[in-house]
Amino acid sequence: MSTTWHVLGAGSLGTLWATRLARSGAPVRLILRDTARLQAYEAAGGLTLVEHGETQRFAVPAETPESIEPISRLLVACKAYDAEAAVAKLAPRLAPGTEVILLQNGLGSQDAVAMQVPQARCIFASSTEGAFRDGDWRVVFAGHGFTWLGDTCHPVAPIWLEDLSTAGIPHEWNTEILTRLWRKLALNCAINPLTVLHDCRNGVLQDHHCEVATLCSELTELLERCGQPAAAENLLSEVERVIHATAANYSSMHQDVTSQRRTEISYLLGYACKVAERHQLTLPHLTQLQQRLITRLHSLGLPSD
Ligand code: NAD
Ligand code: KPL
Repeated sequence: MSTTWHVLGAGSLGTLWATRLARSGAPVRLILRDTARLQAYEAAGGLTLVEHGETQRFAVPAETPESIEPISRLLVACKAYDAEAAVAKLAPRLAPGTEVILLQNGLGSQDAVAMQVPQARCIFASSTEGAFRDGDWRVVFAGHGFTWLGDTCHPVAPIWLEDLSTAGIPHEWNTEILTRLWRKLALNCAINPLTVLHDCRNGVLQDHHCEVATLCSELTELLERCGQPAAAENLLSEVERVIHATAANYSSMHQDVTSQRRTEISYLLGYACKVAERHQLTLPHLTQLQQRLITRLHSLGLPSD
């Protein structure tokens, strides 16, 4: 009998993973926030995945964190700001050697989770797949992409990557996962806050070349100082390439702000500024960007952490 995938969080990415795993025959259980959410889920009759215009429903079984069944493999699919508390609640159910896969964007939440569950093997992931919710328990698979996974403490790939291949989840084991997460964080810091401040699609940043270039130069300095030279390589040209390739899109942070949702600022720009301070590195434009973003979030009635 193969190991059950416990999926914490039935949002966009959690549903995208849970439905594809369930479709391939892997055992999956959802962990929902509380009894009220569990009852609502059961009344809906399962998770719905919309892919290429086709709708499929999967009656993936679900439970609350209070369930007593031990967890051997946990996919954490909540936002970065919820991950530490959510996993802490499950810690008593995690046996030694349990694997915890962390799908959160940015940096900071992964270490906070690892501290909560020292008995577990924590695997970090970085994904370019895109999904959004168009209703309760319904997710649209919007952007096909790729997921890189890695373990900063142990280079050997886990055997269950086969489950991902069977489920059609494009992925690769990456022994330099921190480099990939730092690179993504730098891209997000150079693009996302500016799209909020200028209230624009990514492509409009082509008109703000100097501002983008200045930020990239400070981000490059930061990456080099914290031992990530590979993540710093040609950062500006990569940022310009992404701005061009995603010109018609709104960044994820812009989408969060437009929908009045809390952003992951503390795990992106906030994390970069905190690490710079720890290294006694003065990065005036990045710091000013953080201040401007915090002011904007406050003016919109949104949290700035
Ligand atoms: P989401 O808000 O759609 O889903 C998160 C889910 O977690 C919600 O349903 C929420 O209720 C649930 N949750 C929160 N705390 C919980 C708890 N204690 N117990 C049970 N459930 C809990 O978020 P998302 O878009 O799926 O993003 C998850 C992470 O993946 C983020 O860090 C995001 O940046 C990253 N990411 C998302 C996408 C995407 O396309 N959506 C792409 C790449 C990376
Ligand atoms: O990842 C992104 C996001 O919107 O979060 C891109 C498209 C790279 C912009 O930073």
